[in-house]
Amino acid sequence: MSGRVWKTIQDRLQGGPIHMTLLDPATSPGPVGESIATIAANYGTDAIMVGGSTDVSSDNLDELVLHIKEKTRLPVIYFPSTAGAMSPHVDAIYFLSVLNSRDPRMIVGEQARGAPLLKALGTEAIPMGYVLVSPGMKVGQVSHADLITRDAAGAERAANLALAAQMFGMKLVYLECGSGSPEPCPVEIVRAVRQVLDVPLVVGGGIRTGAQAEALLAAGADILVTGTIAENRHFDRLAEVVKAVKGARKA
Ligand code: 1GP
Repeated sequence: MSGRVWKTIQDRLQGGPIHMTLLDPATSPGPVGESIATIAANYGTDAIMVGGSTDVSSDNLDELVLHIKEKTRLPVIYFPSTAGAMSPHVDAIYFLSVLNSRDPRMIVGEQARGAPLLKALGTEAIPMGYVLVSPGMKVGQVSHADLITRDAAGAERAANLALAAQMFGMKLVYLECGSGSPEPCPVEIVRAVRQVLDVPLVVGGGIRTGAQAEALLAAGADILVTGTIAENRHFDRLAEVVKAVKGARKA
């Protein structure tokens, strides 16, 4: 049904922040991803995102999605990097535009290429403004991003891009430092974006500890995304982060 996942996200956000676990079909293929998703679900993650910057194919994506759906009832949301891969079994797709890319292909080109298939499949598309913050890691490179700098000028630029996303009608804004980033997004940037933004704010990249999660939540993040700690089976860390998110929810 159209809009079902977005409705679920909105309903969950009524109670406070939520957590999503990102799995890459190239590094956590079918059965591996399934076991990680099952553990993450038991810890209380709210949704599974699937995607990666390179080496995602329709085959490995579809296999991972089907495995996850066999074992959990969580929404499975595709987090694409190009229009080159798709699974008909995802519950929704983040229909994202890399707002600070230098390449029009990453802002609207891949999106136009993928739109007809999404329409044909009837996949729920959740429009999202994606803003890449230094160091950006692999996604920063493949997206040809003009990265947000980790300073006051960067915070102002991120806030302006986020506000533009909201004015375009995008339902979410995602501040991304890149998977495997040594540090999460600076809280000052999260705070600056939060100050101008009314739609939910997603923050991801480099989140490894409960303390980092707490700081990002206090700065105004609504959805925290972690991938590496789960994929590397640092489940104690995953538990810490999910606990921080749950702790910030209303009683
Ligand atoms: C990447 O923000 C996500 O898109 C997750 O990053 O792998 O560093 O948790 P990590």
